[in-house]
Amino acid sequence: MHSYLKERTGVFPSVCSLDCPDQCGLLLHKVDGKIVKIEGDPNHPVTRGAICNKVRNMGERIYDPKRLRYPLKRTGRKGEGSFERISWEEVIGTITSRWKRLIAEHGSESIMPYSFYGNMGRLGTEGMDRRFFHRLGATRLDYTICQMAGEVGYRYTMGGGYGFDPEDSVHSKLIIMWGINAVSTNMHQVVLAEQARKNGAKIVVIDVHNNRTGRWADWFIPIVPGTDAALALGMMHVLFAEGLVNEPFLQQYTVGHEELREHVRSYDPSTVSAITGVPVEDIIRLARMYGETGPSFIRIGNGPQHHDNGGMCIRTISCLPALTGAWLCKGGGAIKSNGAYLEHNSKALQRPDLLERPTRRVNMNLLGSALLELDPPIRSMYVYNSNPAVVAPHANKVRQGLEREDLFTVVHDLFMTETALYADIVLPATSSFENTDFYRSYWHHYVQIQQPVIEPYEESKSNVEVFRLLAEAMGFEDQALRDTEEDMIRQALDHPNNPVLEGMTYEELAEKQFLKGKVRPLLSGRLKTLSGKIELYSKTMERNGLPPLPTYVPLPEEGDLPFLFVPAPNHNFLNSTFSNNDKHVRMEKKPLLHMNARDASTLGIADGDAVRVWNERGECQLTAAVGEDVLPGVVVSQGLWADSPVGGKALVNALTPDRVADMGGGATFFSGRVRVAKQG
Ligand SMILES: Nc1nc2c(c(=O)[nH]1)N[C@H]1C(S)=C(S)[C@@H](COP(=O)(O)OP(=O)(O)OC[C@H]3O[C@@H](n4cnc5c(=O)[nH]c(N)nc54)[C@H](O)[C@@H]3O)O[C@H]1N2
Ligand SMILES: Nc1nc2c(c(=O)[nH]1)N[C@H]1C(S)=C(S)[C@@H](COP(=O)(O)OP(=O)(O)OC[C@H]3O[C@@H](n4cnc5c(=O)[nH]c(N)nc54)[C@H](O)[C@@H]3O)O[C@H]1N2
Ligand code: SF4
Ligand SMILES: [Mo]
Repeated sequence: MHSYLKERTGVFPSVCSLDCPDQCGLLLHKVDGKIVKIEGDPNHPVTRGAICNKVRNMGERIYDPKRLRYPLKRTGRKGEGSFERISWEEVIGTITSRWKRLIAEHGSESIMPYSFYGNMGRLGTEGMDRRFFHRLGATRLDYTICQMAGEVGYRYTMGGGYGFDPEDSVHSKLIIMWGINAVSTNMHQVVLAEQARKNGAKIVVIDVHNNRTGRWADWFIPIVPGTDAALALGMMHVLFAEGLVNEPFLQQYTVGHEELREHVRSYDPSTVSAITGVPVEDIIRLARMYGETGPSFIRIGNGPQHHDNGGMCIRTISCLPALTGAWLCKGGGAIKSNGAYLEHNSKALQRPDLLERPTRRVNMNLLGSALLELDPPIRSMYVYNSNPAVVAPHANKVRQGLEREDLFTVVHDLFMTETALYADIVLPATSSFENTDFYRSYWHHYVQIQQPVIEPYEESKSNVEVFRLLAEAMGFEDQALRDTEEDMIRQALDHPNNPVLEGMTYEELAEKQFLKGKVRPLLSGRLKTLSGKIELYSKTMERNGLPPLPTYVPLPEEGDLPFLFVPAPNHNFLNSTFSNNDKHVRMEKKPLLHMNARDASTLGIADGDAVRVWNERGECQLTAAVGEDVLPGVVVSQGLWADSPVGGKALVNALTPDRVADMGGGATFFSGRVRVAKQG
C-alpha cells in the first residue's frame, strides 16, 4: 500500500482521534516531514471542511516541547517528578520481570490496566491492549466513566445505542438539546441544526447552565440539576392529557403505553414545576410545542446522566419520541449515542477467549477504593489513553492510591501527566497521526482510517506496538499478539452479524479514507428489547429490581451543603487533554465558578473574586463568575484543569463523589454538593 511517510511534503487525509462525537475527517498539511496546518476535510460529508479550534491548534500539542521523548524511570518520591532516561529494551525488561514476579507470588489479578479513549483508535484502545491483558489474566476494568449509565438507560427503552442519522437532522422542525453543550462538544450537530433553523426549525436548550449552547438557543430552559426525568414525565402528562400522543404509533411500536398513561397522571405541571424549577406555563408550552411540531429531535447529552439517577433520567427522556411517533419521520426521534450501528467484530479484535478463566472486575469510577481497599490488592497498574489523577472522581482518594510505594505503576502517554508524576515507569506514546488505526463515530455513520502521516516523535511508540513488545517479553506466543495493524483492521471489519458493515473492506477504507455504514431505518425491524418494540414499560428493568416505568428519583442529600456542584467540560480542552498545552490554556483563560448573583451577594462575593469551594472530599480555588447563568443553589465550573501553577488549585474532581449511578456503574460527577466562600 502507498505510504504517506515517503512523501515529505503534501496534504494528507486523517481523522480526529479525540473522544468527540463529530469524529472529523482532517487534512494534514506537511512540509519537510512536519505538520504545519490542520484543517477539516471539505469532502467529508459531516465535517464539510469545518473543525474546532482545539484541533486546528493540535500542532501546538504534537510539537509541544513538553512532549515525552523517551522512556523514563522514577528516581525521586512518587508525585515529585524526578525521572531519568532509560532505553526501551531496559524498560520492557523492567516491566515484564516485575510482572512475572508478581504473577508468581500473587497471581495475575494483582495487575490492572486503566485506560479510556484519549485516542479513539480501536486497535490501541480495545484491540491489542485487550488481547494482551486477557492473555495475562489481569484484573479487568469496567469502562463506566463516560456514557455508561445513560447507555444502559437508553437501552432499556430502545434496545441499544440506536438513534437516527444526524445528517437527517436538517429536516427537523423542533430540536431539543437536552443536557448537551453542543456548541462546545458536538459542533457539527450545531451546524446541521443551523441548517434546520434556516428551514424554520426552533431550537430549545434544557440545561443547568446558560453556556455557549444556551445562548445560541431560541428558547433556553434552566433546570435544577438531576431533575430532568421529572420534566420529561411532566411533558408526558400534558401530551396524554391533551390528546397530543400518536395512538396508532403507540399501539404498533410500543409496549406499556396504557401503564405509562396512568403512571404520568401524578406528574402534573405544578408538581413537576416544584421539582424542576421550570415554571408551570413553560412545562405546558414545551409539551405542546413537542406534541404539535414535527419532525422533532431530542439530542440527549451526557450531562443529565452524570448523576446518581442518570440512568433513569436518560431512560425517561428516551421514551418521549415514542409518544408522538416522531421516529417515523426523517429528522424525527432522538440521538443519545449511535454507537451500536457501526459495531465491529469486537470478539475478533479483543479476543476474550485468551482469558483462561474469568478474572475480577473493577469499576473505573472507583479507582481510589480499588487501589486502597481491594483485597487481594492491586499491586501494579498500567495506565494508557487516560489521566485518572485528573479525570476520575474523588481525586484525593485516587491520589492516595497512586502514592502507595508498593504499587508498581506504568503510564504510557504523550505527556508527563498528573498521573505520570506518580509512575515508576513512563513510556512515550505516538500521536494518532503517527499510527495506523481505524475509527468509528458514535454519532455519525462513518468508519474511517488513519494511516501514519508523520514519523514517530523521537522514541515514542504506539499502544499496539508497546503491547506487542510486552507480549514478546512475557513469552506469549499467540499469533493474536503478533498481528499487524492491517490484520487487526481486517478482523474487526469482518463481522457477519452486523449488516451495516457489509462489504466494507480494508482496501476500500484505505483508498477512500471514510465509508458510510449501510444503516436501515430503526423501526424497519425488531428492536433489541425483550418485546422487539419500544419499551415504555420494561420487564427487564423490573427483573433487575428497577422501577419498570420511567420514574423521577431525587438525588441523595449530602449533609447540609448548600450548593449542587456541576463540574462540566469546557470549550478548549478535551477532558484533561490540552490542559497542559499553553495555547489552549490561554484560549480558555482561567477556571471559573459560575454562580447566581443572589447567592453571591448573600456570601459577599463579587464577580472576579477568588473563591474557595469545598466539601469533606476536598477543596478547590476558582474565580467567581457572578450572574444569571445558573439558578440559585447551583454552581458550575468548566474544564478539567490540571493542578498547575496556571490553573492553581483547580482540580475539580477533588470535590466529586465516587458514588455510582443507578445503572451501569456510571459516574456521578454532577451530583456532588459543596460550600463556597470568598478567599480570605
Ligand atoms: N470541547 C470539548 N468537547 C468535548 C469534551 C470536552 O471536554 N471538551 N468531552 C468529550 C466527551 S468525553 C464527552 S462524554 C462529551 C460530553 O459532552 P456533552 O454531551 O455536552 O456533556 P457534558 O458537557 O458533560 O454536559 C452537557 C451539559 O449538561 C449540563 N448538565 C449537567 N447536569 C445537568 C442536568 O442535571 N440536567 C441538564 N439538563 N443538564 C445538565 C451541563 O451544564 C452541560 O452544559 O463531549 C466530548 N466533547
Ligand atoms: N469532573 C468531571 N470529570 C470528568 C468528566 C466531567 O465532565 N467532569 N468527564 C468524564 C468523561 S465523559 C470522560 S470520557 C473521562 C475522560 O477521561 P480520559 O479518557 O482520561 O481523558 P483525557 O483527560 O483526555 O486523557 C486522555 C489521555 O490519553 C493520552 N493519549 C492520547 N492518545 C494516546 C495514545 O495514543 N496512547 C496513549 N498511551 N495515550 C494517549 C492523552 O495524552 C491524555 O493524557 O473524564 C471524565 N471525568
Ligand atoms: S474534537 Fe471534535 S469537532 Fe474538533 S476536530 Fe475533533 S472531532 Fe472535530
Ligand atoms: Mo466522555
